[in-house]
Amino acid sequence: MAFVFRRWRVLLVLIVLAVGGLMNFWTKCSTRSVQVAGPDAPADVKRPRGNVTAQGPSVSHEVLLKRLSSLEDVVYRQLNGLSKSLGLIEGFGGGDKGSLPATLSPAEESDAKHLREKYGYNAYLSDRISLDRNIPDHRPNKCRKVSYPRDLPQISLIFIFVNEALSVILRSVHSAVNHTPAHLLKEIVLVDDNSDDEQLKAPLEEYVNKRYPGLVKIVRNQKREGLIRARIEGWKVATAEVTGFFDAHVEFTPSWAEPVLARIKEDHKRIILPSIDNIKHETFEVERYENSGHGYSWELWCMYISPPKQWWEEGDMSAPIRQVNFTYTIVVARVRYQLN
Ligand SMILES: [Mn+2]
Repeated sequence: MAFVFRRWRVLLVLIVLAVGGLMNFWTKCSTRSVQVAGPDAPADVKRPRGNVTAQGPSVSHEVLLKRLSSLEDVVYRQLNGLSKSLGLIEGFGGGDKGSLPATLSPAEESDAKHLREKYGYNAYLSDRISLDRNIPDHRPNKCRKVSYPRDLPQISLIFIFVNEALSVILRSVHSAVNHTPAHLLKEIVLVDDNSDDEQLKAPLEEYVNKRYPGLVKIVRNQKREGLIRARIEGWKVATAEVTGFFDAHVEFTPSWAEPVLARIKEDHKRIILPSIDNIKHETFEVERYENSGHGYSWELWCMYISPPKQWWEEGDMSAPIRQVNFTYTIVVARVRYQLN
């Protein structure tokens, strides 16, 4: 009985100490936020940038806040200044409703028409959609529950483009960085197969070098080589164990890389084609495509084909579909092993 009473007493003392500590912490925090924001700005309103005064008992705390504030400044300039100078949007915001903006002025309509004819998709709308937009995750439910080892081979992502809209290329790059685990993404290689568009020269180069220092390599073909030779040029500068080839008008979903790299780690002779949805060229809405095999019609048009009977019978929508060819322009292969 005495033992139980002693335990209760200890528990009570601990609770009093915890509540006291919490009160103390809360008081300090609320004092600090008033000091930082100043008398005219409530704590939840955006703080003035780079203008924090060091006062109060804890100097290291103030120094830390000051450093955070200047870091915030750098990040702010880096993130928004860079894209704004190109007329593009990063982070949240932008017309990402999966459809055209509600109303366009006649001048905007004519710009939209002009860009649509130039690029074959609604590049005017693309410029108004955030480079970091979130797209729906259409994976089968089971895919979300699978966990993968951290120790997977690294990948180099190679994007080929010719006169692609800058915002579309940059959204491919942003999306790749946002949705590929940093420790698995060795580099991004952009292969320009001899574009004429001036925006794809210095502006593209400056942007990626400042935005993703050391991550992006740009290869410029001196004459138009065509898709396959352009891919080989990109492969020559890629240094990761695994290489992925993509068009430069793609977006990635979370956890796209882990299953691909895990399958290649199991067997380095595998070539993987991830499941692909459709980005509609007029609205940029993402349309779900069913899992399917790929093949050719007798006229050699690429087409989706139903997975083999055995795949259906196993009833696992997350299982890979074995196929002998790739009609799409997206493959991931452990090329170095195959050639060495
Ligand atoms: Mn394509």
